[in-house]
Amino acid sequence: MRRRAHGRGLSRILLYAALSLIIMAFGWLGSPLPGLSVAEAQGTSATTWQVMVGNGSPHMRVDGMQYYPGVITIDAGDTIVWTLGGAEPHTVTFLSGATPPAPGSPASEAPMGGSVYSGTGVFSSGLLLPIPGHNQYHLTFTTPGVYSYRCLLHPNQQGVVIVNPAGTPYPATASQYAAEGQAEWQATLAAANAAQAAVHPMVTYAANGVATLHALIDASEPADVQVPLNAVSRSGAGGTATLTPQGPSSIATALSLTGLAPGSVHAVEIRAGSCQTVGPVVFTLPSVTANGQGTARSDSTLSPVDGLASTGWVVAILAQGSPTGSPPPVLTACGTVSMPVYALMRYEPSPAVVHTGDAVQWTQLDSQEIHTVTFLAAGQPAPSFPSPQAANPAGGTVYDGSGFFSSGILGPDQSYQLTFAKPGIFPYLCTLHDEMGMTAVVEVRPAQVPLANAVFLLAHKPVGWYGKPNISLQLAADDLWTHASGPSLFVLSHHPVGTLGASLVGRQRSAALLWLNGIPRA
Ligand SMILES: [Cu+2]
Repeated sequence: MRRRAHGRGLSRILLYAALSLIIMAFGWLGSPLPGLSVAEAQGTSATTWQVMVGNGSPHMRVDGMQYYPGVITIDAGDTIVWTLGGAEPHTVTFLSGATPPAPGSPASEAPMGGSVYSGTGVFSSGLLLPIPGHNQYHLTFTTPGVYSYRCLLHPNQQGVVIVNPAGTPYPATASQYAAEGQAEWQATLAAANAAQAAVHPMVTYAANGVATLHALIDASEPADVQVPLNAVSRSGAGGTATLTPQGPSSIATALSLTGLAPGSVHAVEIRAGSCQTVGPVVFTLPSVTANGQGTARSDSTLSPVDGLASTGWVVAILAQGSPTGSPPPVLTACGTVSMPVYALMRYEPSPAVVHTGDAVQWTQLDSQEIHTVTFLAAGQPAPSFPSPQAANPAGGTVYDGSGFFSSGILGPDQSYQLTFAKPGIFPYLCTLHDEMGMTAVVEVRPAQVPLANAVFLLAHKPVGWYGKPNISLQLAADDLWTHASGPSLFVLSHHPVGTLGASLVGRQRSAALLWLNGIPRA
């Protein structure tokens, strides 16, 4: 699977992570946020709405980095209360078109702007932390409009508040929004589970028989986002927009439309908001011209500062002749962008089973997170981030079961490799997320077993190669991946769950070495 967003804003994420943990370590310095809305102050009726900021699965395995629901429509005078839902810190920040505060600046972490938002200026919750009293943000909206907001820690985490004039009937009730938020969270969770299921740790062998187990940290987001485009006002048009992130600030877009009037020309925009209430233009795409059959295709590349928004964008196909840009457009078709954004706070596989002399190489897959692989010395407490000990590499490349070894901070697609010199069971952890259950184990078994001493199990599903040197064979997930050198001919078989089985197939058994390496199912 192609991976997304290499190296995106790593230093920025690092700084935010560091700052957030400093605050966690030394206590919150801000003052309590006032919760009184304008309407309450004026004694008029107004509604208070709830939005969840992030969410976590049981045992904090998956952290959803979105707002739930991502889009909410309220009336002027209403208040929204955002509440942190998981263990990961986030912010709720309305930039009103301003550049995000400089990474690490006090502005990026402190509350800004007060409690009443009229559509201009920077308003921010500051860091919301999983600590009672510091996990909520209240903001009252006075002015109709479509307002995007985002998290200053996780650039893809975006949401939208649509404010209608006071007295406008609400399109949904509080319980409907709660259900919508739940459904969006379940979709995030399902995507994270699918990403975890798609992780295939493999073992590769050097010519000398030394094995490297390729372990994985966290998971990548889906490679692309499909946006179904639906007809507006019975236009009969429809199609799909595919948005494919290609790096930290590049998105390839592919549009495919049918049902247009032959020869018609349509402007295409990505806007904030919903298909019911489209807001400001985020990007202008090349316009499309329908052919004689009423179909159109178009490819282009966008360069967003903050990557692809998790929610709060729509792909708008404008009617021929519709005003573009600022005025409200007339739409022919429209689709809602929805991208699951998550962190998978786990290592795969655990235990990572290798043999003495073999190596484990971990690769960090998440474009929005940083992690470490850290082995503590006997009796050593886990260093707390962002101390240098928690953040910097330590030890060396060969681990004999003692001493302090750490990868240091691993950003997107960065790797760490350790060779294991002695048998044993060695726990390790992430210095940032160990309290979210981000711990695992390397199990080092005695070295390669010479054939004469090996105990063979009968193959359940023998897969044999005969008489071919230098065989490489890749099996399915949870099977073994082996590379046998030399004239011996064998392949390790599919093994039963939780145990290591092997079978030898061939004619030159006396010349073969059997390497027992396995990836037990979780
Ligand atoms: Cu971590």
